Amino acid sequence: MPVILRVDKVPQVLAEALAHEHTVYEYSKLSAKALSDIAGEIQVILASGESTVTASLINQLPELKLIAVFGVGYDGVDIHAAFERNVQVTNTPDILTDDVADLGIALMLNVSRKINGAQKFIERGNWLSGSYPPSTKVSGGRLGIVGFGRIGRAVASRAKGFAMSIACFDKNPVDSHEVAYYDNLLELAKNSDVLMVCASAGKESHKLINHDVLSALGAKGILINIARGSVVDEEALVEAITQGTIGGAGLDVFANEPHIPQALLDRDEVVVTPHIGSATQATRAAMAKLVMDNIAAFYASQALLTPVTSPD
Ligand code: 8YV
Repeated sequence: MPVILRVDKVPQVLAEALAHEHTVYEYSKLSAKALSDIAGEIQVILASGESTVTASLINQLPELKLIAVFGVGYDGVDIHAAFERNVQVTNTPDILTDDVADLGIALMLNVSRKINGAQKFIERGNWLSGSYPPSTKVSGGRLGIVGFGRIGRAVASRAKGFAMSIACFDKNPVDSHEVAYYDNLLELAKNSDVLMVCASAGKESHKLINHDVLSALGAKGILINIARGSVVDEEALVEAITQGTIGGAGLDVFANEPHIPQALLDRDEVVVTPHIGSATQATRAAMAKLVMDNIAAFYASQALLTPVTSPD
């Protein structure tokens, strides 16, 4: 049976389906000796969007031909090392775009309208003795989108429904009569009520949202991150939240998942979710199917369905 090395958690259905026709080894359960014993049999690595696949692991597997990522982001995969070895990489783009954008909007509404805080207000019995303080209006506000790829665009199309004025920052100029393009992130932050991070992770975007960007966003500004924790300087974010130099944050991703700075918890102005952007049943099933189809295409020597074609 073909041998797959699974380097991370994937949904049970995917793990079980693959196990029918393949021998699947779990990387975390293998000793160095056990890995080196089977290294020559492994043609496929199965990873998730959060996985790290280092050059050292890639180069330890002489027969490796495919890294199949269950997720759109493959920033944890050393793509240069893979491409140098002619190892193909696949991901799961498009099918999760709607869900991630939906969550971005949900976080924006939740933080602005302080829905979690309002719920806790009721649960603590505080409604019996007063009303919850007014929150921040979303409709008609200014939304700045950082990274105008598939997910950024899907966020923009949803935000139109809230009559927001929409602007974006991207490494490539965006030519649109509906979305204003900024080539300067600080200027975008200064001119946004909500700054939503949708950029893919990588060297260029590492800690892109830093102290200066957060200061430019200002004391009423709200930061939403549905991209990757690495795109935000988390220490600067904690400082901005605790000192009140930004108004609030909605965060689905963190620098060191599953660990979250304590200072971000238990605050009405911060809403956190555990990296659930693509985690609806329908989308996770579609992602699992796409991963299986890519692996099947590889073993059948057919064209891969969703190959990653360039390192960016
Ligand atoms: C998933 C993701 O959480 O697509 C991505 O890049 O981060 C998410 O969809 C992840 O891949 C599942 O572990």
